[in-house]
Amino acid sequence: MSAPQPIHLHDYQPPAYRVTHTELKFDLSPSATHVSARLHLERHPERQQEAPPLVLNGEHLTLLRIAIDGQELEAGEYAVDDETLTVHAVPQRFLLDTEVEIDPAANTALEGLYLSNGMFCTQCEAEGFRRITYYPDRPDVMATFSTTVIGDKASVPVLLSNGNPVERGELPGDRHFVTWEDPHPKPCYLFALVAGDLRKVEDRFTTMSGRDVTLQIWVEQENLDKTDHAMASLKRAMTWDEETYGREYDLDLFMIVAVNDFNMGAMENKGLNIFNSAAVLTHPLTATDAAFQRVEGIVAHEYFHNWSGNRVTCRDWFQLSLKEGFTVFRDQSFTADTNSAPVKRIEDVSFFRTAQFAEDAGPTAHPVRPDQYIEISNFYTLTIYEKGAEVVRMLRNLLGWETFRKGTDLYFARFDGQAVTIEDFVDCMREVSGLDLSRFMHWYSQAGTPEIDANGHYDYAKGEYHLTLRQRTPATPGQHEKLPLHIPIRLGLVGTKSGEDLALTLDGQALGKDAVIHLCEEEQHFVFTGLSEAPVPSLLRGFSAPVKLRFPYAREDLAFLLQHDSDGFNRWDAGQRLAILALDDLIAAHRNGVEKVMDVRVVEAFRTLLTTASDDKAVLAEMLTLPSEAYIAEQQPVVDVDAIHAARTFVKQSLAVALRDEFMAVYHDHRAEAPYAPEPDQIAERSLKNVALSYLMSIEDEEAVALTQQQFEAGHNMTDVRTALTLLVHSSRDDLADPALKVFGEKWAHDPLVMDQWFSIQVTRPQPDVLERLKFLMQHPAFSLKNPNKVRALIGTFASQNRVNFHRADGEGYKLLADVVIELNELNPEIAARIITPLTRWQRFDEERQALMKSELERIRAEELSPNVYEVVEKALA
Ligand code: 0A1
Ligand code: ZN
Repeated sequence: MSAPQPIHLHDYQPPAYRVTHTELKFDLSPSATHVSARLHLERHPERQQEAPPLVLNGEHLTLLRIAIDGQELEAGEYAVDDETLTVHAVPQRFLLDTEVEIDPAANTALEGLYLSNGMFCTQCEAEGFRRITYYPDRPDVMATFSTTVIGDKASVPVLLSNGNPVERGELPGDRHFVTWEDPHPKPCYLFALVAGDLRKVEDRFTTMSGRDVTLQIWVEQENLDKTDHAMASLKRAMTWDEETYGREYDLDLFMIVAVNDFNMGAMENKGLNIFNSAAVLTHPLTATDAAFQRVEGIVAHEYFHNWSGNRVTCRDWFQLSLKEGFTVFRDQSFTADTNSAPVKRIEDVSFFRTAQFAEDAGPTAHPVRPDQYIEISNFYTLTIYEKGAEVVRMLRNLLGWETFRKGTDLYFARFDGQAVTIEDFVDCMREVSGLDLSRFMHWYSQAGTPEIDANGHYDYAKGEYHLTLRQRTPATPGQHEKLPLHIPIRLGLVGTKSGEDLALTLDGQALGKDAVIHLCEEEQHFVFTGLSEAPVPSLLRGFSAPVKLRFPYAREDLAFLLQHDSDGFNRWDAGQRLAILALDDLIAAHRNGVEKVMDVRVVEAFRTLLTTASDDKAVLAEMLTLPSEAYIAEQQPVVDVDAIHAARTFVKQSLAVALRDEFMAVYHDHRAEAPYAPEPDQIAERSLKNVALSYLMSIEDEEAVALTQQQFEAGHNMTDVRTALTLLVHSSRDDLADPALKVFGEKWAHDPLVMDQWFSIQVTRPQPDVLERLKFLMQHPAFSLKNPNKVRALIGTFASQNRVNFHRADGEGYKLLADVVIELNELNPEIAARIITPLTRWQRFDEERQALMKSELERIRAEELSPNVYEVVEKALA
């Protein structure tokens, strides 16, 4: 087998032929669906003279018929291979008719047309449409679509596609059809079809210009009671996009469908969003607060794509972050506006600094706009999505909201109906602001996390604060030289006497008390004048740029900021920094076999937090949460999973012992049991209460054990039940955990999304028997390697969240993951290439573990690999 070859951004060429209109007819049958396509094609205006051959993409298709302008083609007039259909000579403008047969029932990759629980559905982004019919499968070919779906009345009573239904009728043999028309030109990656035995929940929305839109959520019958929250979220998102970005919905119908087998969270197909059921279904008894919030965010994300992605799309897949980074920024802002803004930022940043920083430091590091790839589906990454969102956020920070909004208005107006590039977007921002953004563009082309070393001192005599910032981006694979970036640093100077933000004057200019300074050079010096007291600097407020910022804070400074910083995010971050310093000492103590001693400054800081009335309970819950093992690991030069686990457990238990009564009081004070609502105030109460309980359970306090059991048995809502069950399963009390797991597993055996949680709870437990338990659970009737949610719940959760056990010294954790990757490589390459990530991070560990991890990667490499897994493994071993 020849090695798959990368494709390069600099090789981009416009398509030789455009499709202006696409007519599709699907005759559905599980193992032999027939797809007839009539493409209205014309040669690209710039290539009139050449008469190039017509080359269409197509994979896993059996060609049954091909005709041009009604004339069947002879054998020598075209050629078919595994990936393409070539017609050697075609006119300037013509109709191409093809008919192919495909096998949805055999499609376990879940790309193209496949079956999920007996329901036909599609996933076409990025390159799935080529598994449906022969087509120029690239985002810069945009056509209007007319789609007829034919199927059995009994097994597929509901037949959906993009746009509006224009005709329906009966056919012989107990079959029926519906024809859909989508008037908005779109690339084929936004095509969708769903056919099955589905029920709908319906609502309406009137847009700002008075258009009446029907909203539908389609689900299997047993899930009809789980759609309220998604529907309410959708309406909130529609209103928000009108008010915030002036964007209005543009069809008469907007549909969401829930499917059980789905590779990702959801997909923004025009007018017919398809969702992983985990990203849309909620019920107080089956979904946690976190799940409710995730659903709201994903519903909004997919809806927002209607403008940032669908109306204005990407020229090529290198520009993926153009739609994804911008849309993530939009959904993050929506959630911040509708819930608690500081908590949203804390959650996003703590995830980002753990997972995206790790990606940026690993063998698959790539820029926000990659310049080459082998398999595009490997590039739906944290860098493209989350770092891409941070880059858009920086533009907002640099321009200010109002100018930024002028930029987005210009972008949508200028490029509506087009497939464009990241330069097109940034050019709009440059035009409306007059800012020179040339250095800013490096954010799109350079991989790796910039590191900023900050130093400062106060000159008492002059009343000046001198701040020096030095930036450096470490080398990443294939990119050794890095250029300085344009970095917005939001900051304040907090007076040590007053505890207040001081007025900032820089180069004679008054900047207020909270300002954004621009770091553009490798090193820059800033002098703040006119200060009346010594300050502690509060730097990178709100995480104003996706960088690692080091500043030699004393622990007292951090305790001070934790109390006084006016920026909620930086108050939280001061606490994290303080905890990390204490954890570093304890990790060293553990490694050296020295007795561990708890830093009293951390205890006192927590005491203050627990006993001072706080108006933002959600932020307080975040502040009481210790940095995760994964985040602590990110700070270590060589990751010692056991020392990290021991140190973190020690801190948690020490705090629980020292502040037992305070935690207990917090628990009791936040047990209000109003009927469940996924509202910010209630969510904050529950998270505060449950954080307190988790401290108390870390020392298996007798009263806490009883309260946990009560909380489990009371069964008020999944947030409380899941927390209680997790705390029992993660404790040493198997006498309580085993019966609770049994009760829960039997009660919810019929609900796949709850069973996912049942699996995850068990494989995150710290006890050493967990790997054996995992193997046992893989035989459970509710588990299937063919279902991505199950794979993520059991194997993904184990490998990414159970660090001590995945990294077991005997290498059995690695071996298990490699076995799964090898099996999935055939079934579902996309999921295989994702689930392998923890193994690719081998450079971060000690030599013994490195050797074990590498040998598993080599074992995988010896298989006949899909391009997806091949690309990741080659990079990991390079
Ligand atoms: N565009 C979707 C994500 C998505 C990407 C690929 C998929 O299948 C390979 C599915 C969904 C989003 O950003 O939500
Ligand atoms: Zn998206």
